[in-house]
Amino acid sequence: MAKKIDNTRSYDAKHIQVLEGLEAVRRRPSMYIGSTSSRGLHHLVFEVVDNSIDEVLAGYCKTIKITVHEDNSVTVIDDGRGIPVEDHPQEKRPAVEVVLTTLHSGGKFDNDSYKVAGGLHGVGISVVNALSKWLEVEVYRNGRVYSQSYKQGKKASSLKSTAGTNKTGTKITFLPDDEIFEKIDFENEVIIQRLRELAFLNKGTKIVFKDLRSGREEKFKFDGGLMQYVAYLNQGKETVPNKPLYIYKTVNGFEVELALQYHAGYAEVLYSYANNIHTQEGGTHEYGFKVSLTRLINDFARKLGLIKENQGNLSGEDIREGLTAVLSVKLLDPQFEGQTKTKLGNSEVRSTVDNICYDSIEAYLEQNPAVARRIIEKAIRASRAREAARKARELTRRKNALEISNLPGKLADCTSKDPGESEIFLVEGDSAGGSAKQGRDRRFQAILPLRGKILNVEKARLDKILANEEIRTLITALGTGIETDFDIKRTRYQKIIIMTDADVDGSHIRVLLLTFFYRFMQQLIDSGFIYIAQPPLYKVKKGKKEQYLFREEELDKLLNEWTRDGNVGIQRYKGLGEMNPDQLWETTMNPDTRIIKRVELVDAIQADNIFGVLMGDKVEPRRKFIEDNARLVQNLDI
Ligand code: 0RA
Repeated sequence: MAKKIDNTRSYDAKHIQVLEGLEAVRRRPSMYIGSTSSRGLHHLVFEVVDNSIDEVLAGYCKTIKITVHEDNSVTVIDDGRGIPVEDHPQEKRPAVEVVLTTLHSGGKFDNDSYKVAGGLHGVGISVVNALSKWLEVEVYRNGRVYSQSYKQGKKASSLKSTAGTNKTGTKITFLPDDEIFEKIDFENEVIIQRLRELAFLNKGTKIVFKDLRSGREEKFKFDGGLMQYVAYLNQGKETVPNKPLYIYKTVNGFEVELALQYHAGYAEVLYSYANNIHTQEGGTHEYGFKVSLTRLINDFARKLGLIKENQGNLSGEDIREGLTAVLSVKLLDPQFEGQTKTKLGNSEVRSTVDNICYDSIEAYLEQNPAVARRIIEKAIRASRAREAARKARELTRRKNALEISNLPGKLADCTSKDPGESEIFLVEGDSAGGSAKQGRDRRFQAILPLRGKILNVEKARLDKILANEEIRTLITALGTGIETDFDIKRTRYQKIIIMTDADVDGSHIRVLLLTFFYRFMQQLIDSGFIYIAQPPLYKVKKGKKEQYLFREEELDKLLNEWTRDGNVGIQRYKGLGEMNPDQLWETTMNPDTRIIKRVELVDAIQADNIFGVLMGDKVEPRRKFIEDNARLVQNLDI
């Protein structure tokens, strides 16, 4: 990697903050890590890991180990250069101490390499130190081991140098401060998700995770980088080509990595990154890639005579239907823009990425003409279907406009018109729907019975989805519109509660509905509007005493307590339809007594993989997945 020295940013306003010290961080933690909830807590780990990743980007670090200890303290070890221990020229104390006790001091020592330091992370490990009850650092450098400890960001011992070593690197252990954070409890899934992503993005880097609380251990190392990332996302799907198309190029210290592969479905998945930061709002790199792919496929299609002279071009959207692609660029001095600072702004990146992608994908397609043909034919089919869908949508819109009340007849609406207090129950089957209609509080609870299985939207194309009766009813009832017409402000309910039987069919319908929301109304999930009702499994009765049980394990426990003195009656609910309206209200619908679970996607990337595997074409990976991940599916199934 060619490097450029940047001398322009050594002295500026940042130094004013240095004087302020870490008290400011403890006073207003959210300003530095976003929040003091679980999200902010996990941010601490990512901040330290990002510093190790900077050593990877600089070309010095190969292995990173992350351990969560019994007490929720966390250790991050890397084999990079080690934080410098020499006296800092201005501050006249060890550089490691400066790095850990002053804000924004990272860049001053080493400003000639790529840095993760973007809009999200990159606040500096001093922030982690400030928000920790204690922190211990060990540096392996110059053949020695250096160590120092801190309490709430303040130095608790001076830097000691102990036994000799021949390794280099940094080890940081910290315990988040319970005076700052609402709860100190690390979630494996959240950490593992980001570590897996980092391992894909930095090929060859070994990342090891250990949770000493549960014994869980994960090791990630992907020598194929993004090629393996795309294969992971497309797991379980029929794909073209078999092995993802892969590009890795560096030009003047600028690095582009791209992998792409089509699958038999219709969803477009495109993830882009700049210096390991997920650029959710896209930016110049993503734009360059999209533009080049659209131009290339059209050029190619004309060359092969698949588009005639008098026909128009295929649109980018048509060309990307069923595409899974991951694009990662690494550059000096990335500019992050946009509302969430996740849009790459560097203008020169656009044409560089465009040129590299065009030339490399062209070369690939020339050598693989059968693949080229299949991609183009798929795009042509997409273009026709999109036209059909547009007509279908127009038809529904016109029909809606003509009808006096366009709400579906099956919907038993609530009287309230305030989405903030209104709920809609999506109920499996007409009989349960009937009980729910009778049992509900009609002031704020609406009922929509759904008959049979709704369409598997992972496989179906938009025109078919829009033609499906159940889906159309659902879309109209919610009021949001769909896809390009979608507008969350028009939702008629801010609680959308999926209520299905506690059996296999019920869980299938649940996954189908979740897939639908995920693919076409994801903002509803992001806004926390989607819920799962929890109907009871049993009613246990003895004399006048009765109790509803919601989990299998509770039954044995209760029977042990109750059978000691007399007869106990057990009623097992197989379906919602077996409950009378009062019971259904009491156990599942009454806001004062019910349990409902909010659907959260830990991360859309993982969800993509899970939905793909669960709903995709291949049976074998699905079976294997369910066997391997019984727990995860349960969570998803909640
Ligand atoms: C400042 C300068 C250099 C490295 C680091 C910080 C550094 C920080 C962390 C945090 C966790 N692991 C880390 N590894 C390195 C450059 C060192 C040099 O020029 O030798």
